[in-house]
Amino acid sequence: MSRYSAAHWGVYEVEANPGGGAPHLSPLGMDPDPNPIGLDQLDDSVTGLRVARPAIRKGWLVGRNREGRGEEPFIDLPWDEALDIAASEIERVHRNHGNDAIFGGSYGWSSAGRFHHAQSQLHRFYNMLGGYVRSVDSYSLGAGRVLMPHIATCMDESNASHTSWDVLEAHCTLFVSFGGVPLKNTRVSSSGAGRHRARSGLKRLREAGAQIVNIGPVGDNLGDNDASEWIAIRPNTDTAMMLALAWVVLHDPLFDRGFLDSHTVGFDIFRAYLLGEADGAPKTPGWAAAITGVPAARIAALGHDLLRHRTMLNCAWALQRAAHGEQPFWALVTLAAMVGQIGLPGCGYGLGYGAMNVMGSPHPRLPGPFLPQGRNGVSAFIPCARIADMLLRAGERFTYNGGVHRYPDIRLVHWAGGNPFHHHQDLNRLRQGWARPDTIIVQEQYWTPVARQADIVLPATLSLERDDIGFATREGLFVAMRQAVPPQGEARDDHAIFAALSRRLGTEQAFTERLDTMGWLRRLYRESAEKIATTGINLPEFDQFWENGLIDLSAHDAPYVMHADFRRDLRAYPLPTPSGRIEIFSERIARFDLADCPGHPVWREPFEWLGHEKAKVYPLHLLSDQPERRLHSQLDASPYSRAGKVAGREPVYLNRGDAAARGIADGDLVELFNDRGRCLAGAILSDAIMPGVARLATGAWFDSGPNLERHGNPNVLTLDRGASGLSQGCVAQTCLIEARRFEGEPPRVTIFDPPQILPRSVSP
Ligand SMILES: Nc1nc2c(c(=O)[nH]1)N[C@H]1C(S)=C(S)[C@@H](COP(=O)(O)OP(=O)(O)OC[C@H]3O[C@@H](n4cnc5c(=O)[nH]c(N)nc54)[C@H](O)[C@@H]3O)O[C@H]1N2
Ligand SMILES: Nc1nc2c(c(=O)[nH]1)N[C@H]1C(S)=C(S)[C@@H](COP(=O)(O)OP(=O)(O)OC[C@H]3O[C@@H](n4cnc5c(=O)[nH]c(N)nc54)[C@H](O)[C@@H]3O)O[C@H]1N2
Ligand SMILES: [Mo]
Repeated sequence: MSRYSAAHWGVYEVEANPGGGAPHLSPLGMDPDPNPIGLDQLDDSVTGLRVARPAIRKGWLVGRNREGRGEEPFIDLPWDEALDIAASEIERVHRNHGNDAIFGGSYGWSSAGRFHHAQSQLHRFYNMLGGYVRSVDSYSLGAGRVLMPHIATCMDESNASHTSWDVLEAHCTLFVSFGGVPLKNTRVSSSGAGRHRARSGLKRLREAGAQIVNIGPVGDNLGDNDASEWIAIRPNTDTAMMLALAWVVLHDPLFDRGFLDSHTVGFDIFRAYLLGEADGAPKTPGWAAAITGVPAARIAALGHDLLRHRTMLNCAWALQRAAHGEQPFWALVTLAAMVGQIGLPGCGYGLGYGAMNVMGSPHPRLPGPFLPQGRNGVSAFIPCARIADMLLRAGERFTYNGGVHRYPDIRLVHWAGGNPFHHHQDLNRLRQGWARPDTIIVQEQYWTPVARQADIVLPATLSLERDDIGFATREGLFVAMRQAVPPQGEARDDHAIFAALSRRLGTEQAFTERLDTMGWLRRLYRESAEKIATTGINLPEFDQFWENGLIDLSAHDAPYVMHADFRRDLRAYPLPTPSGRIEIFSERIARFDLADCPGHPVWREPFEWLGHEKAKVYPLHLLSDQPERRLHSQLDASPYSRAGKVAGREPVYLNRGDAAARGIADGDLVELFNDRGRCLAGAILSDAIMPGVARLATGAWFDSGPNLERHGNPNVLTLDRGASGLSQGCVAQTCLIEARRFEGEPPRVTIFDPPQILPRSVSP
């Protein structure tokens, strides 16, 4: 009997170790391009960092102080005592301050298993208690999620309906991608990648003769696709290039308004802007060249080509993780609408072919199992990347998607399955906010930076230590994730932790519905199978699925063309926008009356960029992209992740010329800095990164010393500001820095040393 485990990184086969000891993990046999990230899940390097027992920070335990957060040692406690303390603290805040003083956003990429999904468990737990302050949208798609429903279709729909790679191979002759299709990113999918398909998708596209163009600051962004052309562009200026391409299309004799007239609204208002009637600046290739650094002639030639091919225009999500991040998505959709091929096979637009494995999937789209979360009685919320603002500015106003809201006053933060000291920008600022609440509870598997910044730490199991069901939209698999190893130390399932807390708070029956884990798995599976049966696909009985380990849905694969129905029959398949069409001008957004996000796509200068005054002091634009050898900060201590480090730190890619000008050699320890912070990194010199740009992936565990982060975490440098008054999305990619060689004795990275834990006996 085979056993399987699904993770966001991929699905793995689990073989028991006949000699005892940890089982062996290997990639799923049917995966053509397996992802090595997950193979080290049981390696000593990571298991050595597990949280073994519940722990409470000394000063909080002794005197409920807030001051020593992140600095004081922890004290070991037995489960019952830790749960009593946590429950009475939740009860105190609930009673004295109300549930809108409890922040349960708990953003993050926890388990791929659908039942033990930590956020879902946490949200359900607090809903049974009256609710919690939630967070909306994502760090991934802050601007995109808010914008897209106004102008075309929501992001969940878009992600699940990209034109499949087989159709691209058969029809597309020109694939233009802003931000490339970085294969490293396509190795994951939320809730579990199955068969990794982007590498072969790109390869087949190239072999079929398509011309592939990568527009971005980074040149090696198309995997092994060496035949592709690289157009280097200054970071955060893509909208200007898209506008100029639109200007060229508008003036091309082949330009045809047919699709614009039938399937879009507001083109003429945008046209006036393109022509400069509104602001005196026609958006010509010459205009864009001055902003983007891309030669005007290349923009003009590419613009004409768009109409002479079957063209797919794609954009990486990174482009919207920036100041005015709505604009590149809106401009791209507008440009594709002007080219007129949206809804035709292999043509139109894509938002994130390089962001995750799911994009371009041929597998059927089915409703998977999910844990019902109940109703949240608290209306207060934040856009997820406004967490530091919330903690620092209780009671102040913010705008979001046309409304005006206030930041709640938070007394208790409870996090399960996420790492804000990974994901948030300007971590030095987050720390100031993090010092404010009375109490911070974290459920974690490892002594991560966020666990170390908590007051109460409750140890959670790994997926491999519990029973669960793996399922991800359009990944073509149901995975029976049967427990492979016993829990390490005293770790408990997040569900069991919340069940124990709810027992103490009088909500146990509502929370558990008297089901144990297997009872829940059977129920969630059955509910999903019933919905799936309405599509004509019949799943086996639960016991058979559990025994077999895997359900492969690939027999139901079919080619997919995004927006094909909409193109064919607008009346029967309108888009969910106010007009039912693509909105090049959105009256609704215009009515929000936001200077930083008006009613149609526009070029607005980023808060900081290479064309900014500030570039005289900080002349490098820092890109902090997704790490090749990890998912975010997960498994950073593993051999696979550590093998990618340089001088023991996260590598920073620098252009050779920039490095030479600063006396930096390959392998040197460098210091990256700006007004917000300072970190160390190991230099890799490269020709695949344009001058003036530095690239430091996210995810090195935050290792903060006095005024210096020692490990290469870019989020001590990044800017913590909303993308616009519309979305308030994360702007991680809008960041200027300077770099210099680090002189002197390099400080040791200490974050992989287990934290100091005192026995119970030392505290009163
Ligand atoms: N500078 C910069 N910053 C960025 C980005 C960027 O591009 N640049 N990208 C952003 C993006 S797109 C994202 S999605 C975020 C990601 O941010 P996060 O999702 O917060 O990052 P992860 O490291 O995946 O954190 C997940 C945590 O959950 C824990 N965990 C996993 N499974 C379980 C479980 O079953 N139970 C419990 N209790 N814990 C569990 C893991 O140990 C880990 O610490 O980062 C954002 N931050
Ligand atoms: N291995 C691995 N894969 C992952 C993740 C991970 O942590 N590890 N995280 C996953 C998650 S949660 C998400 S949201 C997705 C994110 O997917 P993306 O946001 O698309 O990923 P990034 O790596 O941040 O950026 C993609 C590329 O965009 C380019 N880029 C950045 N800024 C600009 C710009 O201004 N202009 C242009 N033209 N290009 C630019 C960079 O060169 C970068 O290589 O990735 C997912 N995939
Ligand atoms: Mo993300």
